Amino acid sequence: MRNKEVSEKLYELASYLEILGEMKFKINAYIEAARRIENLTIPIEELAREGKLTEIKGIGEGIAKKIVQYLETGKIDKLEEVKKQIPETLIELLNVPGVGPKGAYTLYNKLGIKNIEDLKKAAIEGKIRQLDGFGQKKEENILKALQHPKKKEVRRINLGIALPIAEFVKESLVKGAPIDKIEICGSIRRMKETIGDIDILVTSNNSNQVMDFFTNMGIVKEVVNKGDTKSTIITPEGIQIDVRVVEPISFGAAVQYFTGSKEHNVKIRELAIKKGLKVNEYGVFKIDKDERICGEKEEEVYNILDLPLIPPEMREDRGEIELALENKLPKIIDIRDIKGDTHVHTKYSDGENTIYEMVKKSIELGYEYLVIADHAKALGVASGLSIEKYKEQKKEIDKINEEFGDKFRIFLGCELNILSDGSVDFEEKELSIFDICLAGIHTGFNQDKKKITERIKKAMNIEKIKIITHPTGRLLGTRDEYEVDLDEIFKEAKNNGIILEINANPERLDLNDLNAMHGKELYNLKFSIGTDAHSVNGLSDMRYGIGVARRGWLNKKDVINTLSLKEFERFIKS
Ligand code: DGT
Ligand code: CA
Ligand code: CA
Repeated sequence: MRNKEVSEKLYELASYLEILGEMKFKINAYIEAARRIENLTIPIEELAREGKLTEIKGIGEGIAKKIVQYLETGKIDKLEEVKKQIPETLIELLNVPGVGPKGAYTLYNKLGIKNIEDLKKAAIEGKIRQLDGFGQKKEENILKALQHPKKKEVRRINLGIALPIAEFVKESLVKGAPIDKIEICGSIRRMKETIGDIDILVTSNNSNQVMDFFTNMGIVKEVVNKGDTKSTIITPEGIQIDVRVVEPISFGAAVQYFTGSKEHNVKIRELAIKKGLKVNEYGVFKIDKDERICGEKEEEVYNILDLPLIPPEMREDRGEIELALENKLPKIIDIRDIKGDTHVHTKYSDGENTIYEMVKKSIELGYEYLVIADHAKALGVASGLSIEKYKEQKKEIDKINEEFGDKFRIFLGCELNILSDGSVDFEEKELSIFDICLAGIHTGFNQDKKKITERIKKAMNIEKIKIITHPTGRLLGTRDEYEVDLDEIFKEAKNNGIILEINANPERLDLNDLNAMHGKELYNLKFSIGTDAHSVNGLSDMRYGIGVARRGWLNKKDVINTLSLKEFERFIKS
């Protein structure tokens, strides 16, 4: 897969153009394209071969041509041309805070500075302060940045750990402090799979009391900072939580600002400027008179820019603002659309609860059906079932189904193991007792890409298998995905009418948001969102799967377990 290579070339081109003072929108187009390719799960060379490059959002004819040229010749004419105009090392300077593209060009032109070393030397010698657009303060900052490079990569925390903690803090604040409005913002609100820190905004008529309460909560291991309107604490798990008190008239604007993403907000502000408006965390203002227009409610910030409120999960600058401007924002799936869970385990294999308990909880969640998919026999560690055991399970299921009548239906499923040769636990004819078969890889993660891909494809050709569970096998933060050619899997799924799972377990979230987006965009695939619950509590993980689906812009129609019981039954039989 040459995606990374191609995206780096485009970033490089953008950087050169930036230094040379090219028009902003042109540079942004390259950056946008680079970002999309970087996030693409499908090999770019394949899309190029099929002439499908322009189907990727953000890639127009011009950029597509350059990509093809690069893939074929290893060079891009345009890049070669700009490279002749400035030294390559100048790009290093763009990463120095306070320099920027214009600055880099000035430094090169006026002082002959070509790289970081030259820059440091010039700063120490006090030459930079004399340049137009620099000055003493800037020179000091540059030197400081060069002497104390920022630490890279902080540890990120799984959403599944951070969200419950954020909700606990929210509930505690509401109960224990004089809170009026409160919202969890940042990457948690966008349901990003991992988060850096927790951002909570509140309004209150007694800010000091809120700060006192927050910094004295039981979960506080360390108070990093306590102020009048903002405090930061660290929990025993090492998670940082910021609570900010803002003015009620600014609450909506602050929520918009602190929800992010940063990239989304940058675009929003650019759009505002075009309309003569300034958007910041305090509100929306007229640029010329500094007159406040709105900001109390979040949706006002969008509406004033002629946009509908964009769901937080979409705010990643993946084209959502452009679509919203055309009033073409998709109506993304909602957790209330879910009519049943497609993947749960019970005591029969390695689950903690009985079928009956899982059903009771499902009904509480408002579901109409449930697919019980206990592990099959090859998975010894999870007490996988023999066909005889499944037959026993079927008897119990039939009995419970009778009890509930039309109100609720349990389907007898199973989670088969895709073995190292692509076969599964049972012979094809033995699978006839099941209403639906799921299959996934649970062993042999280390095979090469071709083998694993072929293995899954083979399983997809077994008549009764309808769903491939956790298709990439990753465990967030602990195990990388196995090597698999997802594009091949997508194609095979398309050809065989196979459903790919979005595993909602927050340690998996597999497929992820971008996988889902591409599967839909390029192959119009359908997905199931299954919790893989091993207990009644696990059933509540559905919201994480919904988060992935919403971040992948899926509609209700793209997800099979939004079907009503009747429709789902028809689908299973098809
Ligand atoms: P995280 O915590 O790394 O998972 O990601 P976020 O998105 O929660 O980022 P965080 O906590 O640094 O900041 C929260 C939001 O505040 C962020 O999504 C957008 C906004 N924000 C923070 N810093 C900046 C900034 O320098 N510029 C802009 N435009 N927005 C910012
Ligand atoms: Ca954050
Ligand atoms: Ca933060």
